[in-house]
Formats: sequence, C-alpha cells, structure tokens
Amino acid sequence: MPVHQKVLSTTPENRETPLADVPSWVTPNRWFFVRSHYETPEIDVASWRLSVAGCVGREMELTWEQLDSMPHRSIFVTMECAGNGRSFLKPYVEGVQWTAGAVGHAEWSGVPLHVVLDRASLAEDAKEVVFYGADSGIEHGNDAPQSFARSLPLDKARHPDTMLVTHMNGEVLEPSHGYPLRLLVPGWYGVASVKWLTRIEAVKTPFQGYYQTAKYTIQHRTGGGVRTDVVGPMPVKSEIIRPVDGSVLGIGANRLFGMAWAGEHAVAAVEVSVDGGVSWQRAELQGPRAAYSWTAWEYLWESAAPGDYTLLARAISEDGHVQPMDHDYDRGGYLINFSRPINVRLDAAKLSYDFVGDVAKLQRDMAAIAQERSHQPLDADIELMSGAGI
Ligand SMILES: Nc1nc2c(c(=O)[nH]1)N[C@H]1C(S)=C(S)[C@@H](COP(=O)(O)O)O[C@H]1N2
Ligand SMILES: [Mo]
Repeated sequence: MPVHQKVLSTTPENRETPLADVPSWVTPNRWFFVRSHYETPEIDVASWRLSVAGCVGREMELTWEQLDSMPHRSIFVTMECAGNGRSFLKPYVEGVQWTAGAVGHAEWSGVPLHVVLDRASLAEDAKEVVFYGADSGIEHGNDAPQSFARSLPLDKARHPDTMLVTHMNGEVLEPSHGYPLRLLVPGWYGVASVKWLTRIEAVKTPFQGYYQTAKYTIQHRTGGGVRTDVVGPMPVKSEIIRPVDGSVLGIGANRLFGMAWAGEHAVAAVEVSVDGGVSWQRAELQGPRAAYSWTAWEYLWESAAPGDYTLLARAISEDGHVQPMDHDYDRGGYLINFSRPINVRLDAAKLSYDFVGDVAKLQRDMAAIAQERSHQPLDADIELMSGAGI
C-alpha cells in the first residue's frame, strides 16, 4: 500500500505529513510538511551570498564556504505551522485548510545565529533583526510583489539555540525546506523560521512587513481594548494519532497513541479522557522529553462496554500551561491548540488485545515502519487549496 501525502497545493507547495502513517519521533525528510507562500526559488550556491547589514559595526557578505567553516551544532526541534488544524475550525476560517499534519520533528544543524551577529558586531541600539528570504511574489489582496520576511526581537535572535540551518536530519536542506540556508527559531511557530535566507538586517524600529503586521498576527483582548500580537511562541498541544477519528474498535484493550509538544518548554504530562472530558487519566510519556521536542505518549484503554465514545487528550507543559478545550476565535485561523475530539465506536462483535508497548518495542515498531515506508512510492492526494493562501 503506498502511503498518501496530502498535497493542498503545488504552486506554491503546501503539503502535510500523514501523522498516522509516520508515527515516528523524528519525521523523515520526505514526509516533513512543506508550507510555502511563493514558488520555491532556484538558488545557485556558488553565487549565493548571505548579507548581514543594518545596525552592525561591520557589514558582511558571507559565502557558503565561510558559513561552513564557522562553529556548527545540532538541535532537535518540533516545527509546526501556525495554521495547523485550521480545517477543524467551525465556523470556517479562511486560509490553507490543514488537517493535523502541518507539524514535524527533525534534527537541525547549522551555525548559531549569534556567532554571525557577533562577527558583524551588532550595534547597542539595535532592537530587532529582520530576515529576508529569496522567494517573492504577489500575495492575495496585494498588488506589489514582495519577498517573504520576518523579524525577531533581539533576545530571541541572540539566543544560543536560534540557528542558521544548513542540514535537516543529517542531509543538506531540500529546496522546499529552504536550501541553502534557513533560520530556525526553536519553540516558535514555523513562520519565524525564514527559508532561503539572503539577507539579515539589524534595525532600530519594529519591522512592518506584510507577514509581520498584516498576516500571522492575532487579536488579544486586554482590559482597555484589543491589542495585535505577532505570532511567535507555540503554546502547549497534543495530538491523538491513533486511533483515527471514526474508527471502529473492538471491546477489550485499545492503545491510544499520540504526540505532545509545548514550544520552548518540555511536556510535563498528558491526560486522556474517553468520556468526552468528564474524567481524565494520566497517559504514559514514552521516549525523550525535552524543550522544543515533541514527546510520544500512550494510554491503554480497557472497556467491555460497546457504544460510541469521544476521546480527548490534553497536554500540560513544564511551565504549567494546560491545553485548552476550545479554540479562541480572537486568534482567527492561527494558534489552533484546542483538544480536538476523536469519535470512535466499540463494537461488541470485535475483540481487541492491545497492550502498552515498552520503549524498546515502540522504537522497533518505528524502525520497522520507516524501513517498510522507505521502499514505497509516495502518492499524492491533490486537494484544491481554499481561501487566501495564508
Ligand atoms: N522564505 C520563506 N520562509 C518561510 C515561508 C515562506 O513561505 N517563505 N513559510 C514559513 C511558514 S508559514 C512555515 S510554517 C515554515 C514551514 O517550513 P517547511 O516548509 O520547511 O516545513 O516556513 C516558514 N518560512
Ligand atoms: Mo506557517
């Protein structure tokens, strides 16, 4: 059976990971979701340069070789699109209609951004750093072509984990993921991690770009009115990967399996409800638990009573935040981290004998799946993208 990857549009490229078919801690590159606003730019690395400019003591033009000779490191980070899960919102919200798979986890390698900022001697009065991608085009509702650009506040830009990335899971970045160089902002939504970097500019005043002020912003009610916030850190979230919505299961023991993540923080716990949120039980966390990375969890659900059930999972972050039960519509089509009900039926005519796997078994299963999948063709289900393409 070929595995289907859901392609929401091809120009620009938007496709998501089939989470239920790729239940591994590291998302293989060929399955990793792609979210692009314009066509993937063709870049010749021999003539490519990274310019570092603005409020710096020393402006620089770095070649690929120069970057490659700087100190490197690697980091595991979960990346999620801020619009992930948008198709589940009711009422409908405009934009790419992602299901649950605009999220993945990879080992990223490259040069810490602060190394480059230090070499350029960032000025004392710089307030933000702006990152420009090589891609450009006309976005819905805009006449003038523009390039994709986003800024970071100085503390996040200088953070030792914020990186200029050249490799993903040990391989040179693929064109769709930002070759030859992308930014990686651990713990923040994917939009901050600008692909196809060509220019870094330190500035004294807040950047006013389209993807900074018009898109990827959310409304926030304060005592006195409404404030507009830029989409940044990822809040705590979990996903039930198995069983999938609409499954018919046997009575007996059924294993629920999923992932949970909490942006800049590690996951502290995951709770599961099999009665639509009336009562909650602790799930078992499996495998690594670390800041920036998602954590696998499982729960053995034993029930002899046939009928319809609503399953929920809610994650709790190490800094004490609990995943909400409902979407906050002030956020529009972004920051979609509510616990989403999964409806299943227990059929009296079937018996189920699942058991909770130990970590070694879980890893053997994942390796076996990876092995099997690597020989299979990748099929694409093309769906027309609806909405404004943001
Ligand atoms: N230059 C550029 N960078 C970009 C984008 C883009 O369209 N152009 N999309 C952003 C968004 S919204 C997301 S979610 C991530 C997706 O990264 P991926 O395609 O490697 O998964 O890239 C971000 N960086
Ligand atoms: Mo995104």
